[in-house]
Amino acid sequence: MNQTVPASDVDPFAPEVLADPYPMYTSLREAGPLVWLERYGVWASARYATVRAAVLDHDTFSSATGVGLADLSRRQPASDRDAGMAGGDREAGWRTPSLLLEQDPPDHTRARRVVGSVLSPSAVRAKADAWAAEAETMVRALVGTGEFDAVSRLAQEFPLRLFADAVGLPREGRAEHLLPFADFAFNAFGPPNELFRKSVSSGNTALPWVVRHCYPDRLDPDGWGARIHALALREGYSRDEGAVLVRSLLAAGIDTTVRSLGTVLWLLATHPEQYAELRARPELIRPAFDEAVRLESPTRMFFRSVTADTVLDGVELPAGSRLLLLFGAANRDPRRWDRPEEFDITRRSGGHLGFGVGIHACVGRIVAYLEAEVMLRALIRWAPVLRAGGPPRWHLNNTIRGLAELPLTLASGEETGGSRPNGGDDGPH
Ligand code: OVM
Repeated sequence: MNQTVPASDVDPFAPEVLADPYPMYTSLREAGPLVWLERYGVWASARYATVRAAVLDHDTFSSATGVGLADLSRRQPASDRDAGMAGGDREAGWRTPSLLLEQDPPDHTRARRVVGSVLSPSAVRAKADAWAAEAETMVRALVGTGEFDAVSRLAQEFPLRLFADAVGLPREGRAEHLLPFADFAFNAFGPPNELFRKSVSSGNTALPWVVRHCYPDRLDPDGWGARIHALALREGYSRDEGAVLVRSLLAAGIDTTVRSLGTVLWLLATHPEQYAELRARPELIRPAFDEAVRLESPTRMFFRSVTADTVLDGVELPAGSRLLLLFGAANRDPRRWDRPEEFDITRRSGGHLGFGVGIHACVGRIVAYLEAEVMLRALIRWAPVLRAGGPPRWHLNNTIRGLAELPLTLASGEETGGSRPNGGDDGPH
């Protein structure tokens, strides 16, 4: 190739980068629209326009070899991949490429039709009243009880209770299996580093439970999981393929929302003036959640593979190369955003790439919006004061960004009044 393109030896999956990815995002963004990552032999883009253009051109930038670092079409023989969820090889379930995330049209279109119909706006809206009531109960139980961990007591509770109920999972076993499974699944998009190895054993322990609960005999017949099976059958999918589609809900629907709800809580608690604004203008609830997803982008990256020699932003990319799309970096690109590092619930953050864009845009985003909506609505009603105590702890994962722990106090306002001690409990800014 007859071009000089910037190269970098950064490791986007190094622990210190995962803990604070923003300096690396800035240096890659400033180096050029595309940067060659020497360590992994892949291209990367950290710029909004480039990431967006690549995602929208799904013919050239394919998902069908997987959206992690590893090229699934090379790693395993086809027969192995097909075995996946089937028969005796159920244990290898996670290895089966997703029928949704890791496919191109027309296969992707068919899977998307199934999952998109099950998670339709009307199906999700039907949950609104019940979820709002549950949110109020959860929040009221925490108001005035002193400091608690908002990740385990709030952020995890919404997906683990409301979403998993809607899918139709039994209550027992959820928390101990779904969380390690999702953590493992998202680590597996990265390299086989220390983080990945650490999550393998707990992920593998959780796997049989998760795979078993993707089948109709374990799913509530009135839930979203059973609906997926019914529609999948109509689309000509086998029972095992129906289970792989249910697995997508469990892999993609838990950790993503745990982290995004934790993030919005942290940002609101550390920006009291914006929380006050939200209380005054509840119509900002959804924009506030979008802004949190823009700023801290829980799904920080996915890969694509190049199907034919192409030129992207002036850079020649040969067929077969892999491209890392850094959504979290694009969402802070100063070419696209004013004051990109600032949390501002009144900004128009609608075009952010935190849920992706195009045919693979998050199919469950309206579920996430509803969880955020009911949580924040209950909070502004019952807890006029949010106070972050001490610094939060970040959870490290190769793909997902979010908090592991957030010390938080919810107060009704009256009991704190003017007598609130103001030393040492302001949280980080
Ligand atoms: C899937 C899927 C989709 C999005 C994220 C994800 C583990 C999985 O379809 O299986 O993360």
